[in-house]
Amino acid sequence: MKKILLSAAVAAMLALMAVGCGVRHVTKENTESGESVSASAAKYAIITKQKDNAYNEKIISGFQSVMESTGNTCVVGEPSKGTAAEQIKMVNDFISEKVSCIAIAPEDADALSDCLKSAMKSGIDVCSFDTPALSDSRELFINQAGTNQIALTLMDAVLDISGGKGSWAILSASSTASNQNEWISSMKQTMKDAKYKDLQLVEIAYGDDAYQKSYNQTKSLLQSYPDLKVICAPTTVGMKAAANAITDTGSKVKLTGLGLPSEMADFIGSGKCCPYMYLWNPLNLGRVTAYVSVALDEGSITGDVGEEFKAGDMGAFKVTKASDGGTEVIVGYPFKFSADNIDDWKEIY
Ligand code: RAM
Repeated sequence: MKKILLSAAVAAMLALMAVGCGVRHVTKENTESGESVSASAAKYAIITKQKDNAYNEKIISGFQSVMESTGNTCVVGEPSKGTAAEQIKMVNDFISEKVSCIAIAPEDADALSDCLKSAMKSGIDVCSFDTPALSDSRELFINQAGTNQIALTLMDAVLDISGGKGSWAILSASSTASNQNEWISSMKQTMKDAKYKDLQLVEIAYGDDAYQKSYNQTKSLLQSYPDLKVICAPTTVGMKAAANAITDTGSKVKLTGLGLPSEMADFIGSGKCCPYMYLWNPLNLGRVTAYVSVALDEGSITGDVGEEFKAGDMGAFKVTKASDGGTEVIVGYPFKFSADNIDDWKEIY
């Protein structure tokens, strides 16, 4: 018995080393001889964009809860520096571990393409969540909310909060993040409508989803554009950093974007910098990603348009065509957080 426990501990340690900082939690650890896990239990991997991002932690927790309730094993990769190089190493390690499916939010879809294709060639299913892998490097993208819907929602918030005219800026995450880039390009497209003609987008700044860089970028925006009316940050890290920078400097600039209620509750409301913001449920994003991983592995879906799968008490989801030529499943929609409801949500995510 002692020997089994020891080998489980060694295996857990090896698994941790295999992904660098990576495996934060292994729900059911395999042993070298396989004693503690049933032969039919599959092992599913999830790789987020970065460690120490509360939004990603919520996605992981949704993913793990489904894996636990369905009796499966899961391994988690969280890049400590948030780089594509760390993610590539994690994918390669998970290929060696022969996991059943890799779900990933690629930091840079181009850079991750080759290793994700290798994973699929070796028989491992691949899906992406939060931000898409290239259409030929995934079987399905789990999209939190429709790309154009997010862009339109944010543009209308900027229009409303600015009073319909004036200069505004975007504080994004990294310049290689496909989700950010698609939202921004759709916002620019939306802005062509006459209704936005008096708004001037003066700069797109990149904080790389690093708190300090996002804080500094916000301060630069405030200094460079004295007439700036609104900053829109389509990233939870950017929102929190910008809210602090605006508050610390006593600026009158208003903030909106995609923020986490638990991180933004203190900045929302009358006399505060953020009148309102949006997000979707990151726990549900993780849960649907888990159901997709299992369905791909079991072969009940292959990622083709028109397929349907059940995601527990969240009901049925349908696979649709994505704008990049691949396929996706849309989990939810941008939900508005304001002074009216922020206290109800700040404890949840
Ligand atoms: C950040 C990440 C993520 C984005 C959310 C809104 O944590 O940049 O990709 O979807 O914010």
